[in-house]
Amino acid sequence: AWTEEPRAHYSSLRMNGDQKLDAFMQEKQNFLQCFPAIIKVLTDDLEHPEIEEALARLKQLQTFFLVLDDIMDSSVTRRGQLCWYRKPGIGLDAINDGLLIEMCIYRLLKHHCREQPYYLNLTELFLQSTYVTEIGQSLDLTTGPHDKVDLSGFTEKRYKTIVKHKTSFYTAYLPVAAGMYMAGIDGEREHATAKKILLEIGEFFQIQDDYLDAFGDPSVTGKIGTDIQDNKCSWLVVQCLQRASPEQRQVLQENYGQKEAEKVARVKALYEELDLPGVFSRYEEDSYRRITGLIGDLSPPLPPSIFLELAHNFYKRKK
Ligand code: DMA
Ligand code: MG
Ligand code: MG
Ligand code: MG
Repeated sequence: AWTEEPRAHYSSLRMNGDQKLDAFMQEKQNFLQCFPAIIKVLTDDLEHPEIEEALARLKQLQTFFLVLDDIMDSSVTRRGQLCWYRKPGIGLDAINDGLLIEMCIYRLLKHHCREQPYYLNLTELFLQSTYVTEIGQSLDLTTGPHDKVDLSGFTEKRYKTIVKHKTSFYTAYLPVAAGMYMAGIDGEREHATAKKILLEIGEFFQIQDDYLDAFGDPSVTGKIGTDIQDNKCSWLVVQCLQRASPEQRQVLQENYGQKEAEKVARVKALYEELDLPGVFSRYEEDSYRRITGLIGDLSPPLPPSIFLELAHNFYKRKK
């Protein structure tokens, strides 16, 4: 939405918390207003009335990576509702729904942008983002297999590789790069500069996501954490291993990657013992300072406000 209304974003840096919330609510409202039109473009296939049933299902549209991610992560809730695959009568049919939502990206791009000079760049950007994310999801899954807990695999280096691919690219680089292409900024140098900052912002975002998985309030985040049960290479487990005594490492070995509630609670207690919430808030401050420093070095035509805005939105988020 910000590509349509850049002014709202430029001015928001001068807003206080309440005003920012209002602006966010306004954007959400704008999106909800456009949503029926988006659905109409995707489901008004008058030439093929025989597929009406499938199109009707599409009207319950959700983002495709998350529909599929929730199946792979055996998650329970998303955005305050049951995950799509957990809804009665859906189950693994959600895989096809996820793929169908993915194709909607390209149908929308074609519908709205086919005549534009940036059409090819946008299409390739979405294709590349999907590839990079899927590579990241693959590493995320294989680093934390279902059948064995190998703590030695949970390194900082591996963590960064997973996150760069599975999250940063599509969460932070993709939306800004899309706006850049639409604004006619297609130079390799500008994109490389933007990418450098955005991948940092994206890493910051996923570290928060991992922190909130264990320490967030599900009634605020809208999702119940599963990283401990799922044997994930989470930021928390990486930090825990860097600080654990041999005895504490043994506790982790015995309790990580299993679904029993007592074991999950034991891991969280260990995280508290090692003051990982404190480690996280120090990391949050440092990272924010580093990111604003990088943004300060930007040169035209890239407006620092776009990047600052993103960083502001993520910093200290609770969901
Ligand atoms: C996020 O990983 C990455 C993608 C591609 C959805 P995650 O499983 O930690 O996300 P969430 O916590 O939202 O399930
Ligand atoms: Mg998940
Ligand atoms: Mg996942
Ligand atoms: Mg998560």
